[in-house]
Amino acid sequence: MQAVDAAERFQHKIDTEIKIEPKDWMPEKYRQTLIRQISQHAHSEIVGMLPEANWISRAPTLKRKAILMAKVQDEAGHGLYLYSAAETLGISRHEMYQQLLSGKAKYSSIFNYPTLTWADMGAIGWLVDGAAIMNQVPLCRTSYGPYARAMVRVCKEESFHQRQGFETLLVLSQGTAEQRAMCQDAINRWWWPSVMMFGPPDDESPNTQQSMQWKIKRFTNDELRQKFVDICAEQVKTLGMTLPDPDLRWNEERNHYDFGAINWNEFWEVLKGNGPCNKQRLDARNKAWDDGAWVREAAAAYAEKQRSGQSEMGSDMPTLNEQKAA
Ligand code: FAQ
Repeated sequence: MQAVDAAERFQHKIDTEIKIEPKDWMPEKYRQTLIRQISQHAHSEIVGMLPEANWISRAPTLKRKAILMAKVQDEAGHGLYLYSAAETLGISRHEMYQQLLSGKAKYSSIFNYPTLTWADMGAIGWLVDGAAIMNQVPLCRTSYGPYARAMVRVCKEESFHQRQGFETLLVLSQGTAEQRAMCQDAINRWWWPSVMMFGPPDDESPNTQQSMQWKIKRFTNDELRQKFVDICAEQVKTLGMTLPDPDLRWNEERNHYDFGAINWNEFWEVLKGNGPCNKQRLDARNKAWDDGAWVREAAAAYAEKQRSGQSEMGSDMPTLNEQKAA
């Protein structure tokens, strides 16, 4: 009887737009769904640093380098807020991270594609961050309080990222024939993987229906994908470039752009670990974890020293406890 009351109260809060907070009662499946989504989101931010980090040392100017470094650092920050939000649901950061490193946890399919030219930095900002914002602005209103609040700042930063990406492409699109070709080539390669980022079509999305009922998701995968296509189909005109889709055309009746068939086989293969860079990405994260072992050991040793009251200033110095007692 009590569980029924709790479940009703929970759904009533959701229905009346009251945020669910960490200490509130929640169905176990709600908690698990959030841990899955938030941790995958955090992993995406952390793995997502790699394709762009690849170009920091080769950015064409000091200004571009500074912007790119700041963007990559922002993504690290997003990962950290998101791991913190997930920790409020009772899972440790260590456990989540081990799930990433072992290949058990998913992260966004998009980060398994290579960054071949400088124009890819523009295409990632415009299309990948653009798709990320389309999906994440509604997450600022997601039903779980810590996730919703984390997303507010993330979205402000993503919005800057999107604009800097578009501006990078705009400069290339006004450059030499070679630069224009590089710009078009990057758009061609990043377009379809960006369209896939929104997840499987609604009729093949096992989680959407329940997540909509719990207001974790506010829009379905296909709804967000359509909004994204509609916006990009207009923006690409400003660049004087095209999207690589011969079936893209405005549909008066639907008041939306129609677009061509998505290669879902490619999407599921990338999720299975068979994308062009899956192995490279996980190897890089595992190497960073192994290389960072000494930092974790030093931090743990320092914390232990503090806990046991030993001074770090040398054995002839009074310990903290001795200082306190004096
Ligand atoms: N990649 O039933 P659904 C960024 C999985 S952040 C890999 O529809 P759901 C910032 C899904 O997890 C980008 N896996 O699932 C940045 C599920 O697997 P599971 C990340 C995918 O959760 C920019 C299965 O397929 N953003 O880009 C993908 O209801 C530039 C069935 O799917 C977020 O994570 C995919 N694309 O909807 C950083 C946003 N799509 O666990 C650096 C938060 C689906 O059941 C540089 N997440 N799957 O086995 C969400 O909004 C949702 O989780 C969706 C998927 C919409 C991604």
